[in-house]
Amino acid sequence: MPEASNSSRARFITFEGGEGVGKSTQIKRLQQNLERRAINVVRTREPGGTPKAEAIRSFILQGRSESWGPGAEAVLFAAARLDHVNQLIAPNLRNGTWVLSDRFHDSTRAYQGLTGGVDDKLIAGLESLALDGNTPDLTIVLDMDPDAAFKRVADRAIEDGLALTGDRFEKEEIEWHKRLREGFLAIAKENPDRCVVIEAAQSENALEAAIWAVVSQRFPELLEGSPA
Ligand code: Z5A
Repeated sequence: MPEASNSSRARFITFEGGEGVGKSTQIKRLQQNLERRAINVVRTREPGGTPKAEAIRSFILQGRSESWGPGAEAVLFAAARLDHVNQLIAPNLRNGTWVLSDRFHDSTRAYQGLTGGVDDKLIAGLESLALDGNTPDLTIVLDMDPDAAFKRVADRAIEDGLALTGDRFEKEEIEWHKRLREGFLAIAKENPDRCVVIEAAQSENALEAAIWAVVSQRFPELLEGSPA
């Protein structure tokens, strides 16, 4: 079968950043914007996205692997990713469906590597094993001050009538979250062809427009046939 031309092939876009920066909100809006243009899209998340990866997600986020240390957790995230890539991401891309993932390999680099102190070589080895060439075409890094992002998460808990108990990572100290933010910015700087940093401390509508501007500029085929 002939390969899809570059402009018509399905794209893989990931969203990254700290907690509460608006990844889940914006990935849904991007999905809607793409579907309005008749693009087939699957939205997924990490850790998770397949039944086996979701089982690993529950295990980690309940804190059951915390005492094993960041190296072992990096291996667990990679095991979840391997299944996610093999069962969901790669098959969809092959079938012409765009894939949007709420977090992907940069989260392992930032959380377990740059913030958790896991050796670069281990992170790189796990990455090459789990991705098997399925590197994102575009990574949107939503960036904002962790104090402000935490306020959003706290407000969400109040709105939902929940106590702000937090999962395993949300319980870390604010200084840790500041290092995490620097980690994501460093990853973006090292990968300028793939990553775009967007200021996340703006309204949901303004952020949606900023993300669409980046996506449509990166993939101009999306605007083909659109009214001027
Ligand atoms: N992790 C890891 O360590 N290593 C890895 O390899 C991977 C993950 C893949 C998964 O958590 C955890 O796993 C994560 C990293 C670690 N650490 N934590 N925690 P998760 O998936 O449960 O959580 P998250 O990814 O951090 O998502 P989140 O906390 O839900 O945040 P978000 O998706 O970025 O934000 P949101 O849900 O869209 O918005 C948060 C609230 O703000 C909500 O009430 C919104 O209505 C509100 N919001 C959103 N946008 C705005 C704007 N623009 N203005 C005002 N308010 C807004």
